[in-house]
Amino acid sequence: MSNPAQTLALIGAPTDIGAGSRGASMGPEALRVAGLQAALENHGLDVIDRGNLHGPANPWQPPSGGYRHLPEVVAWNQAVFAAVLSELQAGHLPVLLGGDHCLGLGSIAAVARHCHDTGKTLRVLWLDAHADFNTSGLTPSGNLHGMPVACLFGLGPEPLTALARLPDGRNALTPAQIRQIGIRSVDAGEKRLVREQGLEVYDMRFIDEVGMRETMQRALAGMDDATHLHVSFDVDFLDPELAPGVDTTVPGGPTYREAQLCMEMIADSGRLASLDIVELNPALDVRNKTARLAVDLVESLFGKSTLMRERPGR
Ligand code: 6HN
Ligand code: MN
Ligand code: MN
Ligand code: MN
Repeated sequence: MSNPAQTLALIGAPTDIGAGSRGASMGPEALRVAGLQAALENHGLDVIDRGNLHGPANPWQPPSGGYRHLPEVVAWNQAVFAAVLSELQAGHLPVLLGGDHCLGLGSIAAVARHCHDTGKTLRVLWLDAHADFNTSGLTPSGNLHGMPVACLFGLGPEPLTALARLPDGRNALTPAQIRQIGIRSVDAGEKRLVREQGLEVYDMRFIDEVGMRETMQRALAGMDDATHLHVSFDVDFLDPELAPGVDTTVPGGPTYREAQLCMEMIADSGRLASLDIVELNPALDVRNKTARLAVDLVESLFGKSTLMRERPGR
């Protein structure tokens, strides 16, 4: 099964406001230069590039009250929330081009709002080396790109948890709705919170032991026609040998083939309805190769390889 004819809307969010180094602000342009739009159009998709959102500049200040750049992170996330929600309401599939991963908050909050309004069930796949589940009391850095998942669960500063709150007062996400894949760097306090909240984490140890195929079968299990599948793709999910162009590299990530299989199996599910591509940092990349790899993988996410043959074992 591939996705039905769809219009994708690319939304650039050129900021590194939540990160620990500068440069993810150049991510949207690097993905464009790597040919994202043409690559997707080659697979028969309609793609509109909405250009870039605007938000505050990065003042590059140390954390204050446990958070670095909180007001600016709020402003960027409000812009992302509005843009993603408006594309969903227009029937488009929003593709957020980050920008650092703090923007996953605004993006997923908008998706959750849309699911709430339309009676869909939200499932989130969080592809990342990190759990991004810190709070102000747990964070080693104060960087808000390490906190979006906690904020979506209502654990975080009020202006961000407010953005993620549904009209009925519930939080955007509950633990049962998210699957984290590729995780291999979780801070000590963060680890306790992940366990306490009961997040479903398929870490690299799990992938080593059971393989990517079984991992993805489990992560995608239990979806139906009413499921809206959101993928939040932090490029540091990938092994840094393949993808050096990120701020927070962690060795031992998925190989090229494992990452392809992950994307292909998501495509096969036919449920993908929104996407973030975040944390690409061209200042740390080598001749834009991480951006080109991200484009290659996103093509698979939209069904590049499913035309070649039926999936074995069906
Ligand atoms: N990301 N756990 C570390 C922190 O500072 O909280 C790293 C977070 C990385 C976040 O890559 O999106
Ligand atoms: Mn992340
Ligand atoms: Mn990460
Ligand atoms: Mn990172």
